[in-house]
Amino acid sequence: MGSSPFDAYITADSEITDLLSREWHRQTSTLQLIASENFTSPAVMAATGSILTNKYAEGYPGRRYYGGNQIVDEIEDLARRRLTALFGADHANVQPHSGANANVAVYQALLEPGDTVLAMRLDQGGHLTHGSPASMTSKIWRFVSYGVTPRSDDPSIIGEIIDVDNLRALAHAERPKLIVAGATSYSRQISPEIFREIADEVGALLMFDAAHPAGLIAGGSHPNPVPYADAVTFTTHKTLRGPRGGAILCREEHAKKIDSAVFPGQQGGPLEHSIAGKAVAFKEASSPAFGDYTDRVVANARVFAAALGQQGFRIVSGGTDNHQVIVDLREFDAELTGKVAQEVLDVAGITTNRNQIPDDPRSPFITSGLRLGTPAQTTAGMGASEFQTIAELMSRALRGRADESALASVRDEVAEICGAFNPYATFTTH
Ligand code: DSN
Repeated sequence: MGSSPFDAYITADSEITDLLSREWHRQTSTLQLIASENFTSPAVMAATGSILTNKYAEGYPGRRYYGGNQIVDEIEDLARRRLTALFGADHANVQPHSGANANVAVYQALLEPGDTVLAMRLDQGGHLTHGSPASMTSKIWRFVSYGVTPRSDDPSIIGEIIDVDNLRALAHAERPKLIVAGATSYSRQISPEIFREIADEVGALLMFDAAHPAGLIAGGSHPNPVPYADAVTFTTHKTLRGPRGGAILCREEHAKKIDSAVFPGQQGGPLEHSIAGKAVAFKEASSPAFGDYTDRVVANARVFAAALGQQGFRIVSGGTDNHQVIVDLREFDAELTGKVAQEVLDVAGITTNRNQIPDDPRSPFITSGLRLGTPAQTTAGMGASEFQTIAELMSRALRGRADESALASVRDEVAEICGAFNPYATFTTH
């Protein structure tokens, strides 16, 4: 088992060193197909693991509640400047610890308790913080949900896409204070323009949750919601390829309220080491090479969806416009659940996550679907021919799931491909 280049710094703790080494091996010898994951650059990791973890900095640059923040102020300012430039926004807040915190901060800033919000239902592709009964958001605000159109078996009609007519009708009937665009399990492009149009028809504010496509937007592969939305929230670790964390962009008129909702509204001391990592990632995402990367992420997802279709998997909405491929397993094998498929693929060295598909008859814990993504393995340099092979390997593993030797043989082939595409061996070249 190879050791990671970062182990040298923590050899004093052999238990953690060993665990990190094993995780390094897992990440680089198996396929990472979770749509919300990526391989960050060593530069992002170095900043995130830096001396800044020592510093308390409650407040914002120029208005801190602790001394010694002159340099930290420069770092956070740099991150904010890079982020506003990357997306062409008026104002950035880089302190949210996660995407969920970012979403709740925007709700807190723009809404009063009990206000109505129109957002996508979790089992249709939305996020927990879009008003799921399991989330505290549904206890504070009144969420009304929209979803996707029915599945279409007519190849000339794309089904399972956001039901814009229903969204518009709900907006007119419910008069929400805020409409939330954005999804967590949805493979089509979301038009910020249509959402703005509907929000304007009913006098609503618009928040665009760009957690998944943030990198695709930064790279120019997807439309930028910033000119249309009052606020745009996202995580920094998915397609954007930064450290784990969240961020908010907003119009100047909302800046003060949103900053106050993040701190002191929700969070205490910001994670300045993560903010430095975010700053590095924002710079990386502004390079032409990043646009080339995000174009390849989308192209690979299209090839992957088509190849999976050829293997007998039904692809939700019939294809993809982004980095995700949502697979309905029922036509491949009516007995196969998302839970079992995820577990079998894990044994075969293929890391995925089970996911409900629209109108899934199975529970969120069992599911009938898998959500796959191309960001991580595209970072590692994989292209069309590798994603075609991965589709074939997935099919072999799932069909041969009762046969240990079949799974072992897939795992060996996976390790061979991964050996040729180690992200940290080649990172600086793409
Ligand atoms: N992190 C999100 C995702 O995997 O898409 C869910 O919260």
